[in-house]
Parts: sequence; structure tokens; C-alpha cells
Amino acid sequence: MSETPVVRLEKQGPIGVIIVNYPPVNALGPGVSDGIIDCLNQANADPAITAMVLIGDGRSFIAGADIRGFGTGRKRPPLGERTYDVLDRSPKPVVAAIHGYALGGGLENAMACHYRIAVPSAKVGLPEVLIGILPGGGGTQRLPRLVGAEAALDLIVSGRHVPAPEAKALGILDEVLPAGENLRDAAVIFALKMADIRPLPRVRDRTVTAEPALFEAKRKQIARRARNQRAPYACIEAVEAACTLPFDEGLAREQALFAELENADEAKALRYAFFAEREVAKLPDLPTDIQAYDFRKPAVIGAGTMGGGIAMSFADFGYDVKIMDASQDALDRGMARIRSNYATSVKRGSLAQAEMDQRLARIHPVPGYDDIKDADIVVEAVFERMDVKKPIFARLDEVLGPDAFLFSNTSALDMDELASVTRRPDKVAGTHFFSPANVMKLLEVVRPAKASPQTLVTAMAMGRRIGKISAMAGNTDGFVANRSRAPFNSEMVILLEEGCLPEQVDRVMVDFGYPMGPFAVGDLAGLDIGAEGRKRRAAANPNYRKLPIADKLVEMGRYGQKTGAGWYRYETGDRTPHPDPEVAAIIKQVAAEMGVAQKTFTDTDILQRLLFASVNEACRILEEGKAYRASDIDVMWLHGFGFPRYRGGLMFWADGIGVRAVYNQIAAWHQEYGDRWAPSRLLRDLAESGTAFRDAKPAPFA
Ligand code: 3H9
Repeated sequence: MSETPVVRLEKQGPIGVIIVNYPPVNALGPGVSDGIIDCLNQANADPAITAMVLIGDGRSFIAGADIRGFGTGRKRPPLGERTYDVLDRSPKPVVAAIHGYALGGGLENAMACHYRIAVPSAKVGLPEVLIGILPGGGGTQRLPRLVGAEAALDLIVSGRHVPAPEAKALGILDEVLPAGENLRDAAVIFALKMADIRPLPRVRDRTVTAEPALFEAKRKQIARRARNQRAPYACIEAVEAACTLPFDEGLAREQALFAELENADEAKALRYAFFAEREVAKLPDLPTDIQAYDFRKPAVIGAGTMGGGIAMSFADFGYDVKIMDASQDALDRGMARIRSNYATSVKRGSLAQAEMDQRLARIHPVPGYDDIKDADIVVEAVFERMDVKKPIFARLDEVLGPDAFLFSNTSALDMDELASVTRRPDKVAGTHFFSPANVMKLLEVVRPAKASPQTLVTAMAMGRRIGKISAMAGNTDGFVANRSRAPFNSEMVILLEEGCLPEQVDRVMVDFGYPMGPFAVGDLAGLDIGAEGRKRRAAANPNYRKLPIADKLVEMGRYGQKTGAGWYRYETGDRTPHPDPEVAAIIKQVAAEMGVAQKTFTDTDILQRLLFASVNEACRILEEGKAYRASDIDVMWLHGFGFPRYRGGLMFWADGIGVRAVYNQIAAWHQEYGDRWAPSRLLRDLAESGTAFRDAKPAPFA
């Protein structure tokens, strides 16, 4: 029996078990598809074998095509000669035995098998749309034939992972095993049972129809979310083809659409984002053998909006968490807010009442330090002032066990200074959550000089365990996310001085792909918060570039949505921003007082003024060694600031323009506007050497 290195055929009685072994997740890397075909052919040629099982070694069935192979020009077999086709033609039945994940090409192979069984923890799905393509292995033609057009549209256009029990109810799986049952043994028994049944059930032989209105409705439904994107619409077209064309013609249509998408900018950016999100977890300057502490008893200090959101994050991921505040009143208000947040999710239908009750029961309000003395991880989330946080840290240091980790949710304060009030600076780190903390995915882990590797690894792991994407940041003013974003925030107001209006800037950024314009976001967050930060910075730095228009609005009590007026005006009980002539008049007046010449701006001018300012600052962050990689900054922008994912991230987007062109424009603005546009050293070096931002080598982490 010949074997390939990554796929092997074993005989178990009359059943041929085809085993894929391509760690870590059995992607369809080099040799895997050929290996499956080879084993299928051997098994079909072997008279002693009556049926086959296709199964994965290790932690998964098959996680899909090898994403690293996309865009590399790797040759694929033509239609008719692919694994799916060979499975289809197999004269003996094949049972897909699924554990872990059957995603993309993995599920497509499973659907080309004659039967599918799974363990209850398995997940299946066609997530190709999330990397800017569509299922290109027959998934758009087979899934509708299995589950109907409507459910297939839902799964293919959302890309969501479907748990095995739901997949069974939908008709994707024939059987879900009882928990604990051995998958391989059960699959062999299943295959024995089905070995003689003819005709073989083949998904391609089924038919599916749908009303054209279904597809129109789907296009309308995704219009806002899928702005500027092609892949979700291509997915709809392909499912439509499944409902209107014979199977082989549908496959050809799927192929044509796949070819159109594979090398488009959208797919390149989304693939980049996929790998950037995995890279960000790696801490290249720390020893690789450091294990994260397996915390069990988290506690949160402060029952305000942030503290409540952080406690919810722990509870959402199964942790019992204590939440402490100084007064019973503050605790009661905090718990009421948490309850009301959960109740909103229940009302919207995104959370079941029973699940809400369980999560709430995991959050334990406690009034005093004594109640949390056995905590092994504490996230402090009190008011953002050093003189408030320091005594709390000192007290926590006294009451907690010597091995407990102490994290501070801060967006700006010096973590070295805060760590210095404890006797355990090695166990202190910053954990900067973004608001609302239970919703936003980014967790910026801030690294003080004395933090031990285990503390950093533990803080990063804590984020992942509560559903966040953790990214490491240096202890620099604003850390990495907000520091790289700060010039954008200034520039958008400076643009107003020069003749733009908030609604014009917001429209450009929404057209670019942000869910909301930055001025509308400012109104949502509250303009008073930024004003505080500006005061602090102006006091510390005489050269600080003031933003008189923003200050004027705050002076007038225009704090944003909460006061019914900010950059926009709001009608009572409505969050829709309305352009406000009063704001336009203030802008004009302040600009005249400042003597700023008025100009007109193109959309590109506006976009580049905001984003290039941040690219320059991001380069400074890298040259100072405050972030590991340009792609980490991209991950922060994707998950902290709503940067459109299909543009990859700030630095990936800038690479699309070209480092030289970015440098030239920044240098020109330096001439025009002075020092705030001085090109960073790294930017100049990259431009001179023609090195892409994403290949920049930052200074060692400092
Ligand atoms: C497709 O199938 C197209 C077809 O329709 C037909 C084409 C003709 N390729 O995420 P993790 C790596 S498109 C290459 O940390 P988890 C990943 O980079 C594909 N590499 O683990 C990481 O590497 P490293 C459709 C992959 O347990 C390591 O595996 N499928 C792939 O948190 C571990 O990954 C998808 O889009 C891949 N397909 O999550 C599924 N998958 O250690 C994409 C993973 O060097 N994958 N890697 O950093 C996932 O969603 C998650 O990885 C998964 C596991 C849920 C499977």
C-alpha cells in the first residue's frame, strides 16, 4: 500500500480509513488533496474494501484550503479532477467523520462525501467570504442542495461557524454522536451499515429552487454591511446559480466568480488581516517556554461603565468574577447597568433569557477588599487618574496573595509609575479595554519595564480567554492604539479650521468604509472626555497644538449625544446626527479669529490628511520599539477603531498607496504646515530603501 506523507489509508476490517495529517489544523496544504485522491483510488481498487471513512488526525477534520497558497499562482486541478469530483464519482460510499472544524474546502469535501457524521463539539461552515473569496470547491452549489437556498445564503454570506447540533438540524450532518463516543469507531460502524446501500446519495444529484425575491432581499439586507465589497455579492450570485443552473454549469459559474475574487485587493487585505490577527499573539522577544498562568478567580475593581463591561466579558466566557466598588450604591448602580445591558441583548434576540440569567449569576458584587483577597487576577478599572489609582494599587498589593497579578485598565497613565507603588512590579501590567468593554474585541496589553514575561503572557492570554484579540503595546503616552490615532483626531478638527465641515469629513470616512464618521463617533463617546486629555497635554507641553473649535463646543456645553448637541444636533430621543448651522457658524468664526486661509478639499485630500498623519505616528512608534510589528498596529485599528477590514488596516492600506508616495506627501505637508508633519525617521528610511511598511523592522521592544 503506497502512502503519502500527509494522507494515509488504513484498513479497519472491510473499511478503508483515509486519515489527513497536516498539522496544526489539517488545511489542504501541498499534497493533501492529491493524497486524499490517491487513497480514494487505492480504496476503490481494493476488492476487500467496501466503504471508506475520511477523517482528520489531531485537533480538526479539515480547516479548509491553505490560505497561504492563495495569490501565489499555485496551480489547481481543473474542474472534474478535483478531490470533490473524485469523491462524487466514488463507486463505494465515503463517510466524512468530523471533529474540530470542517471549514471551507473541509466542509466542501465533506459535502462531496456520501454521508457526514460529527462529534457534538464539531463546527462546520463556509467562511470564505471572510477572506474575500467564495467557496470555490463546489460549496456554493452543494450547500443549497443540502439545506435549501435561504439557509445556504445565510451561512455562505455570513461565513459563520455552525455548531454540530445546528448543522444536523439544518441537514448538513446525517448524525451527531453522543458526547464521549469515539469518532473513528463510530464512523467505521456507520460505514459498515451503509456499505451496500445503492444508489449512493450524492448531493450533486439533488435539486434546489428559490424565488428570485430571496436574492434581492439578501442584497438589500447586506447593503450597508457589505459596502465597497464584492465577495458577499459574488456569494449570492453563486447560490443563485445553484438554484437556476444544472450542477456542472453552476460549478463553472462558481469557478469564474472565484477567479475574479482571488487576487482582488479585497481578498489580499482580508488574508493579510487573518494572518495579522494570528501574528499579534506572538511575543518574539520573550522565551517561548513561558506558560500563561491558568487563572480561576478574576476580580474587577470599579463598577463603572468600564468595570461593568470587563466583568461582563469574564462572565460571558464562563468565569465567575467578583466586582468590587467603594460604596454599595455604586455597586447597585453598576449591577443595574450590567443587567440592563444584558436585557437589551435579550430584547434584540442575540441572547437567550436563560443565558442572561446564568451570566448574571456569575457576576458577584462585593463591597470590600477582604472579599477579593483570594483573587488570582485583578483588573482595576476605576477613574482614570493616577492619584485615584495609586492608593488602590497599594491596597490591592497588601491584601492580595503574593502570586496574584495586578492589571490596570488605563488608556493613558504611566504603567511604570503605577507599578512602582506595589511590592510586585513584576506582576503588574496595563490592560487597556476599549469601550464598550464587553463588545469591543481589542485588548491592548501595556508592558511596564519590570513586568515579568509570565505576567505579559498571562495578560495576553487573559484577553484571548475572554474573547478579545490581545496586542502588546509599549508604555508610551497613549500607548500604541490611541497614540497612533491621536494625530487623526487633531487633523480632523484642523481640517475644519481650513474650511471643511464635520458632515463632509464624516461622509468621506463612511464612504471609505468606517461604520460611522469620526465626528459622529465623537458625539457618541462624549466631547468632554477629549477636552480633558487636551488640557492635560497642553499643560505638559507648551508646543501642544490646541484645537480651539473643539474646545469652544465643549465650553458651550455641547458634549455630544448626551447633551443633544455636539458636532451635530440631535432631536430628543433620536441618535441621528443632523448637520447644525450653529456649528458651521462657530467654525467660520474661530477660523476667522485664527486667520486661517479657507480652501476646498477633495475626498482624497481629507482621507489622506487624517490617515497619513497616523501612518507617520505609527512609524515613530515602531522606530521607538513600542510595538512589535506594523501589522499589530493594523490589528489595533481593525478592532479598536472600526477601520474597514477589507482594507487590511492602516499600514496595509498605506502600503497600497506606496511608501514613497506617502513620504512625499507628508514631506510636502511638513513644508506647508510645519513641525507636526515632520516625517519620522523610519518613514524616511523606508521611503529611501523602498521597503513596505509591513516589512519595517522596528527597534527592539522598549
Ligand atoms: C477555502 O477553503 C477555499 C475553498 O473554498 C476552495 C478553494 C479552491 N490555511 O487560528 P489558529 C493556521 S478558504 C493556512 O490560531 P484556532 C493559522 O495561521 C479557507 N493556515 O487556531 C495558525 O498558524 P500559526 C477556509 C491556516 O484553533 C494555525 O493554523 N477556511 C489555516 O484558534 C492555527 O490557527 C478558513 O477560512 C488555513 N486555512 O482556530 C478557516 N487555518 O500557528 C481559517 C489556520 O503559524 N481558519 N491556519 O499562527 C480558522 O478560522 C481558524 O484557524 C480555525 C482554528 C477556526 C480553523
